[in-house]
Amino acid sequence: MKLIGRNLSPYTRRVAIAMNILGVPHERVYLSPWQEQQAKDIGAANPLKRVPILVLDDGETLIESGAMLDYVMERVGPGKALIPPAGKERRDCLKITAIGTGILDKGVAAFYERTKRPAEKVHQAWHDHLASQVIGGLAALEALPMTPWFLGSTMTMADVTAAVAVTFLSKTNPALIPPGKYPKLEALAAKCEAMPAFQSSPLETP
Ligand SMILES: N[C@@H](CCC(=O)N[C@@H](CS)C(=O)NCC(=O)O)C(=O)O
Repeated sequence: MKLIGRNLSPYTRRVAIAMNILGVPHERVYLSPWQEQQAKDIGAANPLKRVPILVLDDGETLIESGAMLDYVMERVGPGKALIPPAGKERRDCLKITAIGTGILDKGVAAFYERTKRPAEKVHQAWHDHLASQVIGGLAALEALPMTPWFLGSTMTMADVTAAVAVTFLSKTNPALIPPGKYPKLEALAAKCEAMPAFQSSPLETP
């Protein structure tokens, strides 16, 4: 399998880390939607011209990080999957993960607002709206019990996604995540980032 996308893409990174945790073999192809030729290659595999893209061994391509994780979890089976198979635990995991991906959606949009527009065209009110959504999501995650993970004794995609979001925001919009404001999330991210599965897909490279 080939996972297309850079680790600066938090959606790509959460898929890479999940596959690292589960020991699912894959190659990485570090393409950026912001480089002209690479964007063409991305567009050939995903009509939406974005990453991540997961190319399966038979050539089938998956888009949407959630769909990739669904495939990976099915492949490893319910005993190993990072999403509980059914019931309240599954719903809780999906809901907390949705807050994490929602933080990413808004955090990425805020990042684009600041970096993809000429400075005089940045719409501050829109950026602030996005920022308020990020802050709402962070506060909601921070308020949840972590014992030591969101769902208790087992690490799930809820933890992976939240940790990836914290690291992404710390790098791209540190004003939204001041040190000390979200101590539980900070501790979660620090614990996760120290794990080999995270360290082998660091945000910075490539
Ligand atoms: N919901 C999608 C989001 C994918 C996404 O927005 N990827 C960004 C990179 S982080 C991208 O490719 N952006 C380029 C663009 O939208 O033009 C997923 O979970 O895979």
